[in-house]
Amino acid sequence: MPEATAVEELATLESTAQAELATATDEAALRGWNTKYFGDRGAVKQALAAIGKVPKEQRAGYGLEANRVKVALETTYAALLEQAKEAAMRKGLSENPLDVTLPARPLPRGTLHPATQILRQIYAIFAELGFRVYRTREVETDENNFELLNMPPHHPARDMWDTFFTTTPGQVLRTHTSPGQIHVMRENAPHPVRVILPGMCYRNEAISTRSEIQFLQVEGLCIGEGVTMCDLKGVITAFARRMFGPERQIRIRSSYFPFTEPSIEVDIDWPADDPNRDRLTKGTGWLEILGAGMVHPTVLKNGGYDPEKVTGFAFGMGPQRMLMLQRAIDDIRLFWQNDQRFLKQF
Ligand code: FA5
Repeated sequence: MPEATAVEELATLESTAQAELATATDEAALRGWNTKYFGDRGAVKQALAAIGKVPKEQRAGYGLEANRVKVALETTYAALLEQAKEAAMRKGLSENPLDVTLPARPLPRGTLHPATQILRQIYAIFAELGFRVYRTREVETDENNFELLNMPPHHPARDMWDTFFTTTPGQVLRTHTSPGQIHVMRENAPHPVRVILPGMCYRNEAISTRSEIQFLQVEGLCIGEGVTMCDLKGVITAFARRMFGPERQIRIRSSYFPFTEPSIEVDIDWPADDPNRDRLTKGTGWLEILGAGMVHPTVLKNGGYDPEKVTGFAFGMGPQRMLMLQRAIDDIRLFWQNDQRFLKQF
């Protein structure tokens, strides 16, 4: 019998390898087969390395065939390995079925900061009343924070707001959101406006359970022809009812702000049966929620409006104090301390 040619040997190698592969039924057997044929000293590796020993005239044909055999075996192996893995997984699942009724492990979820929550509540109520949100700067000019709001230098009313000054002359951290009124007016005059201006304010105050040096305010401003104190009363009443419940009484007291005339402060009554009532209302039964008034003609003029033609009302409230009342929070300092035990309650 004549000696088998190198190419014939390749054919034998292929059929033997394929036959063995067909009997490998699990992953371990398949991997054993792979080592035998494709390991460092594996038969296919050796057949490929043997190309140099093949007679010259057969070499090209041998090389092509050797590569074809290699690819064919690799392809079959990969497909069978995939099948074996899949079968093992199915077997595992049927032997140890998953209990899909087990509750999932809870994911720790963050919540909105309570200050953000109360602000959003306020935005929603005023949105229904037709007010849009307008944002203004926290570092203000002394002119906007005081002068244009009818408080010239040395005006005694400035004592109501102990201020942080920056190193830039004439620039202060705003003590209230009221300077935002000037920005809104100058951008919109002579057209009517109805906006709320939320944001951070800063005062050089003695920190206590009710007062922080950094706190939120929400300013409101409505300007147009024929706007009256009745409109202010209506808006404030509607707001307080939505915020604190329909049963609440609202009390309006006269007050003083240099930028409104007349000026008022607004209280709401606290339910007589609430055990926190005395503590929260300092024994009076009434709680102040905001300052407000009809925009002073000088301020209207400073904003670019003609006080002969239009009138307006403005108010300024403290959302953190409102949330304190709503949820019986007894210390305003909790807001910015980032204590999870406090924040997780909201
Ligand atoms: C003002 O700041 C006026 N600009 C309000 C205003 C606007 C009146 C428009 C008229 C027209 P007042 O200083 O009272 O007013 O502050 C308003 C609210 O801000 C207070 O009722 C309180 O809820 C809140 N607030 C004031 N100071 C602090 C503080 N240190 N910490 C936390 N909240 C404060």
